Amino acid sequence: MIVVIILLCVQQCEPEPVEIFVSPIMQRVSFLPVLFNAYDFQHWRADFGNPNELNAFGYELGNVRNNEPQVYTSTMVSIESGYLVITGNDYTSGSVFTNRTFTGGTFTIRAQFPHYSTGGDYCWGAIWLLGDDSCCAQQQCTCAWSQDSTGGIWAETGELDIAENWWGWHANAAHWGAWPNNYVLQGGGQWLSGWHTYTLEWLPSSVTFYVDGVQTLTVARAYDDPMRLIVNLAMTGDCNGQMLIDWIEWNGSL
Ligand SMILES: [Ca+2]
Repeated sequence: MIVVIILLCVQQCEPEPVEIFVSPIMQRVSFLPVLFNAYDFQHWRADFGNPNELNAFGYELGNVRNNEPQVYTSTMVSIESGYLVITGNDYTSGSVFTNRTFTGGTFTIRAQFPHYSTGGDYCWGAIWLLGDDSCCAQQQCTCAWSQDSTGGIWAETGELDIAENWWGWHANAAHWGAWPNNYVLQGGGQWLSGWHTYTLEWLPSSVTFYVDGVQTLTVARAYDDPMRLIVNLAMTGDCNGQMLIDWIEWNGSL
């Protein structure tokens, strides 16, 4: 009898699979936080395997800042073979900036700058963050070194240079203060050829820069104004070369 009860129980007491009805509306609502986080506030990654990934960026056009000799056009920016490619040729180049702003988080970018020994002598590639009310990024404007067309004074809302390569050098730098009372702290060294990863860890009260995971600069200062990420290939002369970005990753959940 006990055996029969146990057998009956095994057959009847196994929990039935339970189907929980979720209305189509609720399915969408429950999916929203995932979409929300992935797209906007917690994480962003661009691998540049799809031309649509350029939709996250706007273009700087023309002669934008510092009296640099190059003219930016959108035609010098492309996605090829899994890379964001910015080509410099005959004083023409490209510059893109993120449509969204950031106020912290960790950025890591795998990039290769044109080398000075292979036509890149006058190339000044940069991956950097600029305060949203500074010169110039979010407007398509021509502006002087010291101010922009909306009245923002460089660099009162900050500039964080994640990576720059020019004239045999690479650098990370943190700028602050309104011109002419502005300041900079810089790390860096010899020109970096080939692929490297460049990281900025932007915490509430400090910023730390890394190259290939090695810390190169820490500045104990709060950057609390929204900034845009800019990737551009500026010139100090006739730069002929390509700047490649393999991927960009940002994590805002610290
Ligand atoms: Ca890629």
